[in-house]
Amino acid sequence: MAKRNKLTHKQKRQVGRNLQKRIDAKQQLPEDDTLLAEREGLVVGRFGQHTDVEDAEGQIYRCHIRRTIDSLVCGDEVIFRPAKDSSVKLNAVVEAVKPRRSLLSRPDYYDGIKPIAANIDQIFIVSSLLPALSLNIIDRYLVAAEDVAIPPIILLNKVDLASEEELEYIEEDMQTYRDIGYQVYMVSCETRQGIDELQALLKDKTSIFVGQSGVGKSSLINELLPHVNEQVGEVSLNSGLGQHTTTAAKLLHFPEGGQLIDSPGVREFALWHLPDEKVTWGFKEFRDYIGGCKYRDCKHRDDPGCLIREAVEEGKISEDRYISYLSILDGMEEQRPSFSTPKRK
Ligand SMILES: Nc1nc2c(ncn2[C@@H]2O[C@H](COP(=O)(O)OP(=O)(O)O)[C@@H](O)[C@H]2O)c(=O)[nH]1
Ligand SMILES: [Mg+2]
Ligand SMILES: [Zn+2]
Repeated sequence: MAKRNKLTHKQKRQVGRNLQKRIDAKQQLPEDDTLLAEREGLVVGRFGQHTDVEDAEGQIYRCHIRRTIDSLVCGDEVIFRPAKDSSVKLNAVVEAVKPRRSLLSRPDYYDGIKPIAANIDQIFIVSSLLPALSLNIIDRYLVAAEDVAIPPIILLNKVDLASEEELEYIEEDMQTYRDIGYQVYMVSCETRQGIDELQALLKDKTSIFVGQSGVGKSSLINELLPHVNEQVGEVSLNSGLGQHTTTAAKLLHFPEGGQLIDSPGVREFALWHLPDEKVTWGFKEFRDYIGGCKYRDCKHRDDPGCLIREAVEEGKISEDRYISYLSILDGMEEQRPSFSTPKRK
């Protein structure tokens, strides 16, 4: 390999300074004396170099972002300075980001892992009885939510389509989740069943709706935020994996208080790249047994002395959940974005 001439420290510093000057000039931040004192705000939208920040009065300012800020996403709480001249809405500046309580990220073709939304209190896993209720998909979302340590709530939409008998079976399945400690709610955008209850859950919290296309996320948003007017029945064009997906999210306020962060990227937040151990951890009821198996590298399959499998056999862990767990592990290879596991031709 040819040896490259290394830059001296002095040269490196000079290169750094020149780069910084160019960035400063390009960024064209407003002069300090054109800005008011610092105040607190909430990021409600992000567009390339700019961001929309809302102050305590609900006033929105389009802001520049100080270069020292590493990443800024919807839901971030910030310190910003509005322009003295209130007619110049574009010339506010975000100075700092407060520590985040939670963060959602997704893999990005160019940037590796990319943050998409911050400070989310709860993730609604939206599923529906039609086309088909998939417990495995619910489990995948549960693992993803557990991984980012944001409480998930299971929301079954379109209950109007189920017969009495079908509802009984569904209730049985859902009891498994309630037994583990998850909340489950049944709703219908068609009959408005459960919508008031849902509204109460959303109050004063920052939430997101995740789930597959067609389960009724847009319908729910329309039901809860009448002024938003989402397209219903639109099939997402995003593959869910990377480069074509716009991740620009927006923060919407519920009339009763509380907010929803929404974007295609947020809705498709899912299991991307978790190592097997994190999938195991994501099955909340398995945690008591982790570390207790006979072999340290236990795969929790037919390994001798596996406490998790024993718990399944003893009925302490639901067999459905265990089968779902194995199927998630089996499927992880296919789930991973192609850039992290190059496909062989
Ligand atoms: N029967 C019934 N259909 C619903 C309900 N909610 C949504 N839909 C329908 O399901 C389809 C997909 O809804 P949409 O909101 O676009 O789903 P999204 O892809 O998750 O945003 C549309 O045809 C909706 O009219 C519901 O509660 N009951
Ligand atoms: Mg939709
Ligand atoms: Zn084991």
